Amino acid sequence: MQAIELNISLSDKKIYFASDFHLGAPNSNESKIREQRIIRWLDSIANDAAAIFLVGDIFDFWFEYQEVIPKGFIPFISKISQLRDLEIPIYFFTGNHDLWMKDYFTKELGIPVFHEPIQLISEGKSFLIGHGDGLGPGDNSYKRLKKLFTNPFAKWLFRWFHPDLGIKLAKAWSSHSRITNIQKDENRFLGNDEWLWAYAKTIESTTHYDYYVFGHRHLPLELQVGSAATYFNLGEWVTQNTFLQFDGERAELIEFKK
Ligand SMILES: [Mn+2]
Repeated sequence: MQAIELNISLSDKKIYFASDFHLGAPNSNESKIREQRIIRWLDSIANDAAAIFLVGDIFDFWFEYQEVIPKGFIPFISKISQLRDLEIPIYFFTGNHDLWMKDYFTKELGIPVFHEPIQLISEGKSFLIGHGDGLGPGDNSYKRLKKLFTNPFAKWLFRWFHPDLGIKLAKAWSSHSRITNIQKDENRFLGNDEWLWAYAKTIESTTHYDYYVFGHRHLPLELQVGSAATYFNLGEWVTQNTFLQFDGERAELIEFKK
C-alpha cells in the first residue's frame, strides 16, 4: 500500500472530501446538471478550503491517450483550474471508472493523481484515504476485471483503437455499471458484508487511523471501527450529493443542498 504523508495544518480552514461524481453518466444532459451542482459546491467551499480530495470515479470514463483526452467536462475542469489558481491544493484519486488517468491533470494543473490509498495527517489526526475499489473481502468480479484493466498489454491494445471507437466501447461498458441505474436495495446498509468497513477493521487491527475515508460504495456511511476510529463512505453525487468536511477537530458527512 502506497502511504504518502501530507502535512496540512488548518487554522480557520477545512479539508473537503467527495467522490463518485461519475461525470458523463448516464448521458450528457443529466451529467451537465450534476456538473453544475458540483461547481456550485466547489464555489461554496472555495473560501475556506485548505485542501480538496476528490476520491475517485470523478469521471464515469476517462482515458489518457498519448495526445488525446476525452471530450467534455470543460466547466468542471475550468472550476478546478480556478481553485488551483487560488492555490488550493487539490488531490485526485482514480476509481474503477477512471483508473486510466495518468499525469494530464498533474502536468496541466499541479494535481497529484493517486492510484492507491494514501495516508493524510492533519492537526494530529490520521486519515487513510482511497477510492476503495478492490479493497477488503468480496468484490471478486471487479478484482478479476481490474487485472484486465491494469494489464499493460490490454491497455496498449485499447490505446490503439481509434478513440471514437474505444471511448464508445468504454461508455457502453460503463452504462452497465450500477451508478447509472441505482437500485433502492443497493442503498441498504449491508452490516458485516460492508467490505470497506471490514477492510478498515483489518487495517485498524495493526495500524491505527482516526478516519478511514472511501468512496466506491455509493452509500454515505459513518461507522465505528474498533473503539477509536471511524469509517466514512463519501456516497455519490447522482442522487445523494454528500461530502465530508474536517475542521481540525471533527469530521462530518454533509449533504449539499443547493
Ligand atoms: Mn463509483
